[in-house]
Amino acid sequence: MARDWNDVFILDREPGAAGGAPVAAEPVARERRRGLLRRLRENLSKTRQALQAEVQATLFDTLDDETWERLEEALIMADVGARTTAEVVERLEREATSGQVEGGEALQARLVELLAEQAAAGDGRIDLRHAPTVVMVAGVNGTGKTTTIGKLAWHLTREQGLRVVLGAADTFRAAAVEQLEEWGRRAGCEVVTGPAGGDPGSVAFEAVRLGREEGADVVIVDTAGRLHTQDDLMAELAKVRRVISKQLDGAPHETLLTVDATTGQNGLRQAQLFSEATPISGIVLTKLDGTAKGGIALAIARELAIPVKLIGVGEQLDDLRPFDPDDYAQALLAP
Ligand SMILES: Nc1nc2c(ncn2[C@@H]2O[C@H](COP(=O)(O)OP(=O)(O)O)[C@@H](O)[C@H]2O)c(=O)[nH]1
Ligand SMILES: [Mg+2]
Repeated sequence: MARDWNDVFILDREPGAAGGAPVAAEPVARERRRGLLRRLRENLSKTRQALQAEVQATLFDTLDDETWERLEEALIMADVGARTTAEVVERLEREATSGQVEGGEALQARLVELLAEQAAAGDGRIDLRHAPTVVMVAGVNGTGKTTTIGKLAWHLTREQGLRVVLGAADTFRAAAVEQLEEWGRRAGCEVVTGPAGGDPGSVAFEAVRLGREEGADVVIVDTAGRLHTQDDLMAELAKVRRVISKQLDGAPHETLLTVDATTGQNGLRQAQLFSEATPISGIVLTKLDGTAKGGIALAIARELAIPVKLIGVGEQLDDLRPFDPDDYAQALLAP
């Protein structure tokens, strides 16, 4: 079953009860799911095309050593990651050789299943039952932090009927603050800003304070994606975290890391660095549209054991989607 926004957010009320989207009736939900899957296939079409051709040329032909090598190569080219690829292909080969799975179609379906298993890592939901829930968003410059925050804020306010406060703690770049303010206007939420070059910790602190004072449901804090050195950046992230937790015990409740899917294995290495410096609870894989390296979701889930929670599939407001491992694997490979 495809994950919808109502499956991602854990709320202490019925989903949509406060003016948000009503829970759709069964046939409507099915139709909607088909529409979403169709769109996801389009979004992933570059990766899909590359993989489909190889699957047709290998699994539907005589099975020999070359079959598995070619399949491995295709998955690695799509940035599925060497380790993940090796595991999946070995397993498929074993099942094919033992006669457990027979025929091109069955092998293809099994490959989809195996990839879906690998793409799932931990709980993909976002718990919004804190008062307020503080979400910190980190990631390298240009990976889509601010855009993701804008889209997320829009879903939370317009669809879920929640009150959201944004904190522009990327004070390193002046344009970053204006950009967040613009998203805030679209989503209809307040944006806490500080002076350019000012202390990001103060902005984060003030955003959480205001969120508490005004009884907001969610506070989302944007952060800088680049400082003079990598060490500076990691130290600053740790500091912003500390400041947030001083204002509200247990916060931030969610730390999302944006990873640009077009950067493939490089994105995986970035994610590794960030997760060593600060606890990351979920990945937002951005720019999945327009890349042939869409397999990176698998490598991240498998090799970092951090769930991919959301995916970015474009620059528009509704181009942020919940990540569903089954849908994702189907969109990549199912006929
Ligand atoms: N195609 C596409 N572009 C995206 C996506 N997410 C962000 N972008 C674009 O990537 C650029 C950098 O995004 P931004 O949010 O400013 O990144 P930040 O520096 O991490 O805050 C902008 O031009 C965004 O419109 C996505 O999912 N798909
Ligand atoms: Mg930004």
